[in-house]
Amino acid sequence: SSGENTGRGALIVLEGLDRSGKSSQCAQLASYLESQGVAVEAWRFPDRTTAMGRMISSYLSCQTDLDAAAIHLLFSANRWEKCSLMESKLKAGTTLVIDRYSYSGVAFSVAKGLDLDWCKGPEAGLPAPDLVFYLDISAEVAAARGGYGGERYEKLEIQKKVEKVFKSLKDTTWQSVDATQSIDSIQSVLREESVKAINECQSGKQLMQMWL
Ligand code: 2DT
Ligand code: MG
Repeated sequence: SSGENTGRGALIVLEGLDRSGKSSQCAQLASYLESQGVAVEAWRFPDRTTAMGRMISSYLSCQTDLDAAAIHLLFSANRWEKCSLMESKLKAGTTLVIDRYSYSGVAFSVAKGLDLDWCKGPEAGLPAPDLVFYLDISAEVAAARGGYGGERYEKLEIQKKVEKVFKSLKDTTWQSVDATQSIDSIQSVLREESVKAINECQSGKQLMQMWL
């Protein structure tokens, strides 16, 4: 069946501060790709629907407290519990567009004072994204958009620290996108770059492992 799409799907991640526009951009990107005939699913981390996800959600809404190291490992485990499903979806040709991943995992924990290398440890070996969009906006501008809810990290002081760590995590898979542009301008960059990444994966680009 020459000409058939037999390659794998792409792992595309959106990262950024709260109120950077990640969730809307993810949803729009996934529906665009779907309209173009791409097999695609929109995911998000934390996945609050699992047992671990419910513990995380309770922590984020300040209903429970946990040591910084314990919640860090729980966020990581919440990705690991989805690892085999991620791999099988990608292998079967489905592209995953994911709202937050290991970079958020490290950025928020390091912002709280944990060691960078210790934080990266449990992420090592997860499927590595083919493409990471960092929706770049300063913590001040994001906060000025309003709409922080009452969750634990939705505070300017924390977001400022998180912003610094995010910027130290940039690697070759990252594309920074100015998140102060219009929704449509951002979306058109995301569409164009995603299509390229999807084509590369279809043509045999190997799936890598996170931080190994
Ligand atoms: P949402 O607002 O996107 O639901 O995120 N977080 C997220 C971490 O501290 N570690 C992680 O590994 C991930 C994925 C960022 C909920 C909050 O959880 C933080 C914001
Ligand atoms: Mg949030």
